[in-house]
Amino acid sequence: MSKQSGRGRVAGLPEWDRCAVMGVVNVTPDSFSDGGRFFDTTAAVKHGLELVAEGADLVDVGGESTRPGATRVDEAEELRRVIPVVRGLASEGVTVSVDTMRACVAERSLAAGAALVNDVSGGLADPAMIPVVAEAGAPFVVMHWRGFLEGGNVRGVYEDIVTEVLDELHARVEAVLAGGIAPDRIVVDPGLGFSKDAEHDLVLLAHLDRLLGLGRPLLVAASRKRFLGRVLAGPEGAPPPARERDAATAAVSALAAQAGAWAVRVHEVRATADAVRVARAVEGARTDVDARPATDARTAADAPGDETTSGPR
Ligand code: PMM
Repeated sequence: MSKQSGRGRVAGLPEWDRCAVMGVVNVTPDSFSDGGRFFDTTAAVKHGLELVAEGADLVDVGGESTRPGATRVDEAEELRRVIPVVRGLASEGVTVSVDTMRACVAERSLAAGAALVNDVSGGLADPAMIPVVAEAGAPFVVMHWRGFLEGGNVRGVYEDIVTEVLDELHARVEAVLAGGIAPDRIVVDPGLGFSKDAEHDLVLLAHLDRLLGLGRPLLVAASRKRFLGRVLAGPEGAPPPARERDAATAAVSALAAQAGAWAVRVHEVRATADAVRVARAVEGARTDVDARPATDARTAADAPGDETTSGPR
């Protein structure tokens, strides 16, 4: 599958000619990486608009922390947090995604202007989720999920992480299709950090081509996650705090974009917006050269570069 077709288009959403940038607004007091900062509606809407100004193509609004060990918020509280922010951003013309495992929150968010439902449980946490999304005709993110993480990073045992994630995601996609969500409205996501340790996450990132083989647009959400802390810490060191992992996040964004991901989900947008544009430019340059007849390509490679540049080219 070509990168372009792997990236795909999601019906019901705008089309981008590169990997899209999904900015995150967590309206929570306790999210893993930005908890408490945008808990109030006005601050959350303002932050979402800032993310768009920095280059976010869509904004993912969540009212419940999914970090390992988090206790669930009740439905009324999740609605209270999420709906005004979804409405506020949608009324400003922002393409809004709602990050929720609850059908009721998804339904009310769609009514308030959300364009996409992002369910980290892939429809498993709430049996009403798939019917609600199908009925609304909304696009749906199916993340790989092995259950709630109340006991920490539970059920993270795999013999072959890539094959198992692929098989389990495939099964969820089949369930979502059987539930009536249209094939061109399904996005898949490997669920980095969810019942996975740093090594699992890295192996999944090393095999994005196989995930793209599912034939669905792929969302990669690595932003500030623990595995980046582990990579940056090295074998002996202490991981840097979440907010010092943004450069590493942008590096993953470039890799994911180059691999053909449909979108990356990030807390800090600016660097990732640059990364996906650079990846697009490189992809365009490759396509241009590959499309030329062989003699032309050789001529292009032999042509002098910028004459003002000295030294080796
Ligand atoms: N991770 C988090 C929240 N929502 N949604 C998708 N589709 N994929 C993810 O990996 C994902 C998500 C947890 O991250 P945060 O609490 O730091 O935002």
